[in-house]
Amino acid sequence: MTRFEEVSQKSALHPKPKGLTLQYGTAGFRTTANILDHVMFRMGLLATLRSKKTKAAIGVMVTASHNPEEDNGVKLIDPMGEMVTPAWEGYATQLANAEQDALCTVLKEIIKKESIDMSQAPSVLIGRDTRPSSEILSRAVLDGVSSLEGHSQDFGLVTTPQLHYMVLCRNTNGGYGTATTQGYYEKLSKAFIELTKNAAKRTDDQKRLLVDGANGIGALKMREMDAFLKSELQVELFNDGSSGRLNHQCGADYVKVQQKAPQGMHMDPGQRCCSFDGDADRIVYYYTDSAGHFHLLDGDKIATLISTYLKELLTRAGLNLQVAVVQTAYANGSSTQYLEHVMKVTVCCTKTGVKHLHHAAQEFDIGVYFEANGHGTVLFSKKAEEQIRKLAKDPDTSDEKRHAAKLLESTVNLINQATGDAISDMLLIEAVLAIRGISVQDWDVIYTDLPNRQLKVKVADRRVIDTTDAERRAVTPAGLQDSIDALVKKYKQARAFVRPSGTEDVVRVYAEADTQESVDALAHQVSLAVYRLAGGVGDEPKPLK
Ligand code: G16
Repeated sequence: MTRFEEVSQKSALHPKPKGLTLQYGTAGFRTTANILDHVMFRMGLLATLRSKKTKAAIGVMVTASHNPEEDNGVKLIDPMGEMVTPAWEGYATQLANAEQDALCTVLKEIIKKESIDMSQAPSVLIGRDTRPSSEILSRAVLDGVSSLEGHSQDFGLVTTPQLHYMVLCRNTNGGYGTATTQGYYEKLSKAFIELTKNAAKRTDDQKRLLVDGANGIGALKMREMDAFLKSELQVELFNDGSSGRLNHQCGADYVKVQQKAPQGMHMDPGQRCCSFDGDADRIVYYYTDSAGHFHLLDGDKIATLISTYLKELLTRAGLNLQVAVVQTAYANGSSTQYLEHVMKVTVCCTKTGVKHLHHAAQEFDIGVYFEANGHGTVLFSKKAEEQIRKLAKDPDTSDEKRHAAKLLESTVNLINQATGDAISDMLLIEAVLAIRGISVQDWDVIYTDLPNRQLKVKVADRRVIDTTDAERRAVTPAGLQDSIDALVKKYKQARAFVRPSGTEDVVRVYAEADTQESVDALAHQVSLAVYRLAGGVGDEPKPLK
């Protein structure tokens, strides 16, 4: 039997529902788990081809991240730990949508177009989240890899960023770290302890942090990490998966969108808290004040805290490296204003999706990228890393400069540069707060967010909305952008945009304005415009109470 006959035979065990078409979205395929088996098998095939093409290990993560528990999905990871390159997203869509009898033809076309040497030995690293459907779906990926005679390593239950880390470690021959969860915990905890040594007066109270694990993989992995942190961080875990449903009324997405604390979290006024999302690649912080008001510190506030800290250290070290911040259209206007005009850092805006932010951040010496939803990290260019490491061990420089460089070096080691990582980001934020000796309240008042609101509108086909200008303006359907412009004009400091989600079957609406009342009215009116002009289904959106 030829290799392709074998693929064809095995793929029949993972049949594609006839006529079903899916699109590779913001972070891979994502839909209800029970129609994804064939997609997983085929992504096993594609990852094997990608590995042969790049002559490197490729990652396949089975997760639907922030989506409800009954959904699932898959993220493909390229050799340096970043999201798979856009050209291959197209192949992914073609493969996922090929009918059974056309599958091998599509495979052969990809092999030809990419001039893939099929004798090259491939390697695919696989991980999965805690969804009930993830185990069986990851077996379908493994089947896909083996039918092309690929070598696979199944890491089982890991966070998405842990799998990105494994891929990067493997492809740098251990240069980035050891490709095991133990290696990950050791690397991060060592850097964290190294950094927090510089905040010797930290009290036990300051070391205490409440973590909402979204009832997902992040909770499991945080528990494993605990022993490595040697009580330098005392985490109290909530929504640890022992009873509640994944992402249900908890997790980073819920907290960010609803602007309220997750269920099941027992927080005292002023207590520092954070939430991970379902695969632990996002994080948001929050607290309630003595009057019971909820305060959210989202990805924008995280980017501000980290970039301020980095700029201060660079100045103290006397290193002339450019720090830039990459945001998306969801970034609160106040954060952009603060970064550009007070901190004087370069700010750029990309489309939603870490794949876009990551590439933009690579253009700078130090690129800090965060989506407002808490997905982000910091990328250090080779030049930046070399200068920092050299200065940290330079005997001829002043103690002050060397000390600052050492802090920067530990910071580089603590950050997961492969992708946004809730655990790594959390440790970095905790270290920065400790070193700077500031509380979550001090951090919060750096700038004040403009009141904002995010809503979802269900339409028959969300692809009718096409956008431009980093998703800030709608090109189609006709008349929609004009309606949004007219509505925005009615409010002070207002801004609004709409875009089709790439992870859920909805259109997202974002608005901000000078008061909560105004922004709620604006967001509702924009939702109505979407409903009327873009083919809304179900009941008309109702005003917010
Ligand atoms: C994914 C992406 C994020 C994006 C989010 C929402 O997050 O990795 O970059 O912000 O989806 O995307 P959309 O608005 O298109 O649905 P996650 O955490 O769900 O993988």
